[in-house]
Amino acid sequence: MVQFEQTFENFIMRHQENYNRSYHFLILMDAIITAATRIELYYRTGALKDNLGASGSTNVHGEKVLQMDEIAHNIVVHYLNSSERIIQAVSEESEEIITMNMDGGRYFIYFDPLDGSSNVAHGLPVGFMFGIAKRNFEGNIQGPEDFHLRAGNEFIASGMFVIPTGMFTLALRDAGCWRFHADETNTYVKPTRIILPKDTEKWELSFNSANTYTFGENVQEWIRENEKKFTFRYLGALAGDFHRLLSNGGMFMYPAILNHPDSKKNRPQGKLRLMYEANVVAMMCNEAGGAAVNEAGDSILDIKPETHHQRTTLYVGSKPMIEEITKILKK
Ligand code: AFP
Repeated sequence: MVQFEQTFENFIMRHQENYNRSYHFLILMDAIITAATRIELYYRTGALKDNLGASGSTNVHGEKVLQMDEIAHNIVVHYLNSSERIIQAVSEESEEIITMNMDGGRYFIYFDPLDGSSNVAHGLPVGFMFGIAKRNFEGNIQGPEDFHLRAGNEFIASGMFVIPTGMFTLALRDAGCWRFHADETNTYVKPTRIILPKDTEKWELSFNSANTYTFGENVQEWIRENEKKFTFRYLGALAGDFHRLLSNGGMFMYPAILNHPDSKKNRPQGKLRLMYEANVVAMMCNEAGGAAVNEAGDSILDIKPETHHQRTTLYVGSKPMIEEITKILKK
């Protein structure tokens, strides 16, 4: 049966119209969608074309760069640059901030073009994640630009593509968290508003359980007392794990690693990157009625970044669970 669904383009144009916003954001979103579609195509044929292996170089975090990391990064940079709407971009795959259009640009973007590298060799789900902040405007006049290090609560949008599933989720500030699906023609359609379910029956717990013994005592105790109440799920790619969480509710966490037998492997600041992982999901969760905090129990969205590749600990999910864990963390 032929179905006629509203397209993403139509949805976003109407959103801009309803909120009296500019066409610039439409041009930026068009670039992001085009990039995601291209990444998805390369990823789907990755094994066939031998593109899923290592590239031979190492990134800013000391991790081996994969061919697909480079392909995805180059695709995103190309389309963002062509949009002429980006002032500066922060990519997981670039040590330096990428300057695009300092004078005419309107947005800052923070992205991880292919998050979840342990899944790549298997062609399993990965994410293209991004957060967007806006130039400093004073009325209609462009104000002096401060800098690119914006806190999550200054993002105007954040989103993620779960590649290669054809699922795209976008949060628009004060306008909700929305999911779209790629149809037969690779067009994103069917905007569906996401509200985290209140029904605790479906709630899931998601974290790397192999790390449990390395967590702080308070977190380990909470896990011992509570884990039996939940179904446990972990994919190892934040976009995929968070996609489930948005549908089912519960909590995803990446706590501080404090008690690793090899002390070099401790990560008191956490593993995930604040600007293009934690803030991205925190904003989506916030718009879906949830919350996100760090190990100190402070809101992720309030953290003022000091460096663009800064890491953070993360507890994100249904509000009652985040409130409960916050009490434990603040003890
Ligand atoms: P990689 O891209 O280095 O695999 O990191 C993915 C990620 O940042 C995030 O997507 C996962 O939730 C998390 O790390 C998985 O980390 P562990 O492999 O330590 O569980």
